[in-house]
Amino acid sequence: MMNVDEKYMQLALDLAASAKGNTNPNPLVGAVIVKNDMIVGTGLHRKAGEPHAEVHAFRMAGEHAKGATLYVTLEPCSHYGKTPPCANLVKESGVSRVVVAMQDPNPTVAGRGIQLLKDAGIVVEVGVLEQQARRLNERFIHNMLSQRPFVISKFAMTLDGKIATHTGHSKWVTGEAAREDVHHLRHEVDGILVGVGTVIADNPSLTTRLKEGYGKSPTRIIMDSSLRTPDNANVLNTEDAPTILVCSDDVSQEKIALFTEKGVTVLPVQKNEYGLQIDEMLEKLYTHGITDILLEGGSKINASFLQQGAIDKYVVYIAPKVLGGNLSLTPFAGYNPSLMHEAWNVEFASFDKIGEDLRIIAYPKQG
Ligand code: AOF
Ligand code: ZN
Repeated sequence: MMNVDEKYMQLALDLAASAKGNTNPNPLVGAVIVKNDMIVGTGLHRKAGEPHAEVHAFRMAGEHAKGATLYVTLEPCSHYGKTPPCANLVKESGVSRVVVAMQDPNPTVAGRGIQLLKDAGIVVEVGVLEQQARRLNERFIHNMLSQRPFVISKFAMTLDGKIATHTGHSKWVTGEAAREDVHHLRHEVDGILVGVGTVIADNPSLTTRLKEGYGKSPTRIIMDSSLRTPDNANVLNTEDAPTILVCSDDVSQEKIALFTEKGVTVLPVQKNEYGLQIDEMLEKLYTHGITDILLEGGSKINASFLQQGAIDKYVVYIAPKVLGGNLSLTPFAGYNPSLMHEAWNVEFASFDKIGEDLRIIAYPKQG
């Protein structure tokens, strides 16, 4: 059973989560103001550049905020950014207690907001539903701590771990509901990344197509070391979504110009023993404003991310089918380990049935 603080914090988390996909690069934040066990104000951060969650909640609460409790999923900010510090607003509102789910990992805040409130004599409690709050803002936390995009490896496989037949045929592994779920994932991220092999084999458009009609398409990122992307590839149609081609830094300027003329951004990076340098690429993509990436294969690209330690999360769909065959393709190609203890360990976070299929969410095991 949830206690009262957890109940209101859960509401704040739900409010925050409703803006998934709309706040990047900013965090998802929700706020609830409660007086005498009645909700007098609610707010959420809807979009970067728009007011913070607390501002909406205090606008709604008005005078009722006096002596009330504020529940907020992230520490109120202490800096002058696109908006003035929320900690000042909290102080002036007259609330007597503030319950915070987690400290802000943004180095310009990092505890200063909490300190400001404590110095003003407000009772502050930190850590209510902290784990949920950290999950909700896993992308933002990763960005703040590493200055890199958060990478989600997504693949769909049969019960026996195959993503395609030996010919590469894969339409479709999973059912309609799971495929619709992937479009929600695309809507939530800034970038979607595939290798040029996938572009040549399937000519995907890599856009977001949700039944509900809304949804934004992420920037398409193609890893293409020698710029082999065909002229007529759907991903080069930049009217649908922006495209970034990542190539090796030894590709000629003339060849690069053929793509930049079409409005495509070309990002040269160095190579290493696994192919293009993922670290350097991620750093550059982050400076281009890409805060999270859905990695959609193929299996060589997946392997290259795995081997360079660049996967932050797995979203795996498992179809109720057994394909068999030792030539059928598996999610990760690359190196063939000989011992079981060479495996990359993960931790399962959740499993859900999506239509006929299963969806497993896992994270690389720390330590
Ligand atoms: C938000 N929404 O509700 C809260 C945030 O660029 P700015 O000025 O909007 O500031 C963004 C920073 O403010 C963000 O990185 C985080 O540290 C802090 N809190 N941000 O976008 C909110 N409470
Ligand atoms: Zn703020």
